Amino acid sequence: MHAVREWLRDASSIAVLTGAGVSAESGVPTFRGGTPGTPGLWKQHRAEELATPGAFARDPKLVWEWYDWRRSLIAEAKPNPGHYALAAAEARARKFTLITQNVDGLHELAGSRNVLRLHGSIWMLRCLECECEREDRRTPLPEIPPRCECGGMLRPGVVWFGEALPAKIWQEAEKAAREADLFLLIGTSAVVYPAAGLAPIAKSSGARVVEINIAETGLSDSIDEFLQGPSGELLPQLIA
Ligand code: BJW
Ligand code: ZN
Repeated sequence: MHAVREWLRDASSIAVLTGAGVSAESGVPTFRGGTPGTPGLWKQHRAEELATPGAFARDPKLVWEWYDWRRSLIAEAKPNPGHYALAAAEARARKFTLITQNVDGLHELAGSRNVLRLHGSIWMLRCLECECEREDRRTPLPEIPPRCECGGMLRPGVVWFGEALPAKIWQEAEKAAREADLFLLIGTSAVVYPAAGLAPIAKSSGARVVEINIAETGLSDSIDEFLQGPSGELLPQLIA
């Protein structure tokens, strides 16, 4: 903990990758294990079964019901001390890039500015016909599945399994990982690619890599420091 505080202070370029674990203490369920009370299951479905183009094509109502439920939880959620600590770290840093897999928008609400959203936003809706995009924060949605004025069906503006990440955002994330001298990996199971490849990229480009998680992940053995505990408690201690 002491060494990591010094690395944070001395770093000239910091990149951070966050996952669902940073929002767990805000009451947003994670996708995979780890958090008591948030089993990552919804009506016995796993994210891998619902967050796919195939699932949406087969049963858009089921997939939209899952998103509508999650939107209602996220609408009530507030940033936790971990989100605020990251915003404070950015305000103090020379160069700071916050790469997030989360679609909840809580980092932005906490005041983070340089945020790269790899997997989109749960508040954006995109038309399958005319491809227009709009923000819609209503919960619950008045109609499921929601429709565009053109008559087409709207889908969540997120990245599903088998879909490419937004190219420009991915390029910026990869560049930030390559250029970082300190890389923080926070609250992610690090199993979903290409996001999970960022810490290894940073490491092989010479960065120190620090992981914060309540449980070890597949990357924990190949990094510089593993801090075990909830990010909402550890981040404020690191960044105070
Ligand atoms: C705490 C805590 C606390 C709890 N404090 N910690 C084999 C090898 C490589 C890749 C593949 C492969 N087979 C298939 C693939 C590709 C696939 C993939 O990676 N699959 C793996 C599962 C194997 N990837 C893709 O398909 C990606 N696209 C792609 O590869 O495109 C290629 C392509 C190119 C060109 C054209 C076309 C295609 C896309 C991946 C999209 C992922 N989407 C989702 C849904 C987003 C929308 C939504 O939210 O609904 O993203 S899935 C879900 O997983 C979501 C998350 O962002 C993502 C990662 O989850 P995350 O954040 O790590 O959460 P959890 O729940 O897994 O972990 C929480 C962690 O927090 C745990 O470790 C806890 O211990 C911890 N924790 N409380 C600190 N308080
Ligand atoms: Zn349309």
